[in-house]
Amino acid sequence: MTELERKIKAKIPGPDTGIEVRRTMCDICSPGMHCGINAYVKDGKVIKIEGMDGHPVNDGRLCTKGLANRQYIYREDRILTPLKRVGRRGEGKFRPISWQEAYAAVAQGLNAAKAACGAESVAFYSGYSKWYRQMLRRFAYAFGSPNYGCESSACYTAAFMAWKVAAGDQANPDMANSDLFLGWAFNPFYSSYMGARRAMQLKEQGLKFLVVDTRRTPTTEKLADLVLQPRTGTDGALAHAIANELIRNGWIDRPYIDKYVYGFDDYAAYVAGFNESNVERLTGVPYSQVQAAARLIHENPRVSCNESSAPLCHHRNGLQNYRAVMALLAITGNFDRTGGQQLSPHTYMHVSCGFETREHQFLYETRPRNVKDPVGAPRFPLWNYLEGEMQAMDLSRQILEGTPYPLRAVFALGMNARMFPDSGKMFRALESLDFFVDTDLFLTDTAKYADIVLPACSSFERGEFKPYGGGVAWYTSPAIVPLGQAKSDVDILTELARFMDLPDAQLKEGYESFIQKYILDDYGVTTDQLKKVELPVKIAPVAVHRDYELLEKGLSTPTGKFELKSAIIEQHPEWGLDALPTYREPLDDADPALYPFTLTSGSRIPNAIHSRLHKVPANRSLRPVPTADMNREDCRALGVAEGDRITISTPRGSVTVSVHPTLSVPKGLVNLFHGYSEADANSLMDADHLDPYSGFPAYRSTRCAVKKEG
Ligand SMILES: Nc1nc2c(c(=O)[nH]1)N[C@H]1C(S)=C(S)[C@@H](COP(=O)(O)OP(=O)(O)OC[C@H]3O[C@@H](n4cnc5c(=O)[nH]c(N)nc54)[C@H](O)[C@@H]3O)O[C@H]1N2
Ligand SMILES: Nc1nc2c(c(=O)[nH]1)N[C@H]1C(S)=C(S)[C@@H](COP(=O)(O)OP(=O)(O)OC[C@H]3O[C@@H](n4cnc5c(=O)[nH]c(N)nc54)[C@H](O)[C@@H]3O)O[C@H]1N2
Ligand SMILES: [Mo]
Repeated sequence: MTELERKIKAKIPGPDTGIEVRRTMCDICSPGMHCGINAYVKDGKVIKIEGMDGHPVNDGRLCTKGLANRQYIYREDRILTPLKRVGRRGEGKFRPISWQEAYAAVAQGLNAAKAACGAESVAFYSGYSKWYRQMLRRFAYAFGSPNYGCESSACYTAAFMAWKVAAGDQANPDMANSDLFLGWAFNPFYSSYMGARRAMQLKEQGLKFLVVDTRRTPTTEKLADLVLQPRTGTDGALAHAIANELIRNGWIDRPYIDKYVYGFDDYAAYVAGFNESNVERLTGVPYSQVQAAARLIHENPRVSCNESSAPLCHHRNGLQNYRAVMALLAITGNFDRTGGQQLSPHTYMHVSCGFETREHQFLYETRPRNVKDPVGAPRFPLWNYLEGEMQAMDLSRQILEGTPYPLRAVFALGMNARMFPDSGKMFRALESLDFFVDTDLFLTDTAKYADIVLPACSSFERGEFKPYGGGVAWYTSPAIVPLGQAKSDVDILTELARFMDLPDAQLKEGYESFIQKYILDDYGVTTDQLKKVELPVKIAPVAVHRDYELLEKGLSTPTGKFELKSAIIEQHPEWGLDALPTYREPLDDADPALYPFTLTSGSRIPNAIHSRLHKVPANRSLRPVPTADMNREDCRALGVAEGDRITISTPRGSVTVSVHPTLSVPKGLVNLFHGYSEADANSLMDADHLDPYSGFPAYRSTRCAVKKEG
C-alpha cells in the first residue's frame, strides 16, 4: 500500500487524499439538540462522521443515533425521484415522474378537493421533523385551509398548554441553581444524552434529585436521592398528596402565595382529599414516601422540575397531572425565581432561544379568516383556544366520518401513520382519501398510501437556519448534494407555492428570505454571514432573569398571577373542563377481567427514535427483535423466560414480541417500545382514549392482556 493509499484508508483529510471535512448537523432527534457534525466527504460521498468540537450542544460528542447518520442518510429505501402511485394504496407500486409532473399532479389533487368541498377539506400535516414547519403552516394558510397540524398533537404541546394555563407561557427549570430537581418522568440517559451529562455534573456539585418514575431506570439508580414509583398515569394523585402534606406542615410560602398565586384556597381544599387514607390505593406509593418527598422539598429551598414532553402527558388525565406537579413549585414560591422555574417562551421552532423573534408574525399574519374551525376544535376546546391548529388526534375520525365537515385530501411532510393511537384506523382513513401526498426521505409504509410521493433530503444535503439556547445561531450549508433528485422540504414548498401561484408573495420568496426578514434583520445579521461561521455564534442578547420581576409585572394569565385554578377554564363552563387540576383514573374502560395488565408504550431506548432508526443496520443490531419488558414474577406466573414469545392484546388487536423478564417494571405493567413496523404498539391503542384537555393519546396507560405463544 502506498503512503497515499494508507492516508485515504485512514480517512485523513487533505488536498492529496481529496477528503474534505464539511460542517453540518444531525437532525435525527429533537430541535433542542441538533448536534454539530464534521462530515468527511470524498468524491461527493460522506465516508466518515464525528462530533464537532466546540459546538454549543455536543462539543465533540455524538450519541448512538447521531453516530448512525451515515447509514441513515444512505438507507437503501431512500426515495430518489418523485413517484406516482400505480398500484393499490399501501401496495408500494409506483413509477418515477419528473418534478414538473409531480407539482402538476399535486396542484390538481389539492385544487380538486378545494373545488369539491372547500379549502378546509385539505389537511396539511407534518411528522416529527420540525425545521420546515413555519413554511408548511404558511402554505396551508395561503391555500385557504385552517388545517395545519403536526406530531406535536401528541408531543410536548400538552405540557406547554399546562404551563400556559398556569403561568401564561412555557417555563423551564433553572436547574444549575436549584437545590432540588423534581425529575418527574425523567430519564435523560435514554432520551437526551447531553441532558444526562449535565444532570450528572450538577449532582456532583450537590444538586439533589427526587425522581418519580413508573420504572427503575438509569436515572433512578444513578441520580435519585429519593425514588417514588407510582402506577402509570397516577402522578396527579401523588403530587396532590405531596402538596397536602406540605400545606398541613406549613411548609409553603404563604406571602408568595398571597401575592402571586390565584386559587390557592380552593386548591388546598381539593388536595386535602389526597392523604394517608387513599394515596397508596390510588398510586401504589406508600404514604411514608409521600412524607419523605414533602420533607425533601421543604429542606431544599430552590426547587425546579423537568419539562415532560411525553410520558407525564401521555394519559387521558395527563395535562391535569402535569398541572398538579407544577403546583408544587407555585406553593413553595419556586416560580419566576433563580433556581426555580423560569418563564422561557419558545421563540423559534419549539426552541427557547433566549431572544425574541418575529416567527409568530410569520406564522399567523396570513391566517385565513372566516373559515371553519380546525380539525379537533369541537372535541378539544382548550387545545383550540390555546393552540389554534388542528389537533391531529381527531384526523382519522374526521376523515372517516366526514363530520363536522369532510376532509378529502392530506398534504404531508414525513407522516408516520404508526405514531397515531389505533394506527390501523389512520391507515384506513388514508386509504379512503381522494388525494394524499407524502414527502419523506424513505418509502415508508405510510408513503405507500400516497398518490404522489416527493423525495426530501437529509440535513446533510441542505442548508438551514439553526438557533440554539443562549442566543447563538448558524446557517448550515449542504455537505453533499442531494441524493438523486431529492430536494429540501422548504424548496419543495416554495416551488409548489409558485407553481400553484398561491396568494402569498413572502411564501413564494422562500425560506431564506423568511429567515432574513423575520428573524435576522432585527439583529443586523445576514444569512450569508451565518453561512460562513465555523460554529454557531452569538447573534442576540439574552434576557437576564430577575427574581419575581414577571410576577410583579403580572403574567399573561387572565389574573396576572400563577393560576392554580385556571381563569380561562372558569370563563368557559361550556367546555366541561375543571379549573382546578383535578385528578381522574387513567385507565380505559376495557374489562379488567379480560385485560388484567397495563400497557405503557414509548419509553425511549438509546438506539432508536420513533420509526427512524430501526432500518439502520448498526442501530438495529443493538435491539434486533421487538421486545416487551415484564416483571419477573409476572413472567414466572405466565411461564415465560427471556426471549420467549408473548402476544399482547387489547380490543383493537394484538402484537407478538419477545419478552424480557426484569425488575425494572413493576408487577402488572408491560413496557413496549413504539416505532417497530412488525410489532406496532399503536395498533393496540384506542383512538378515543384521549385527554379531553389536550387531545393527547393515552400511550402510557392502556389495559391489555398477555399470553404465552406456543
Ligand atoms: N405508543 C407511542 N406512540 C408514540 C409515542 C409514545 O411515546 N408511545 N410518542 C409520540 C411522540 S412524543 C412523538 S414525537 C411521535 C413521533 O412522531 P413520528 O412522526 O412518528 O416520528 P418519526 O418516525 O421520527 O418521523 C416521521 C417521518 O419523518 C421522516 N423524515 C425524517 N426527516 C425528514 C425530513 O427532513 N423531511 C421530511 N419530509 N421527512 C422526514 C421519517 O423518515 C419518518 O418517516 O410519536 C408519538 N407516538
Ligand atoms: N433515544 C431516543 N431519544 C429520544 C426519543 C426517542 O425516540 N429515542 N424521542 C424524543 C422525543 S420525541 C421525546 S417527546 C422525548 C421524550 O423524552 P422523555 O420524556 O425523557 O422520554 P420517556 O423515556 O418516554 O420517559 C421518561 C421516563 O418517564 C417514565 N414514565 C412513563 N410513564 C410515566 C408515568 O405515567 N408517570 C411517571 N412518573 N413516569 C412515567 C418512563 O418510565 C421513563 O423512564 O425524547 C426525545 N428523545
Ligand atoms: Mo416527542
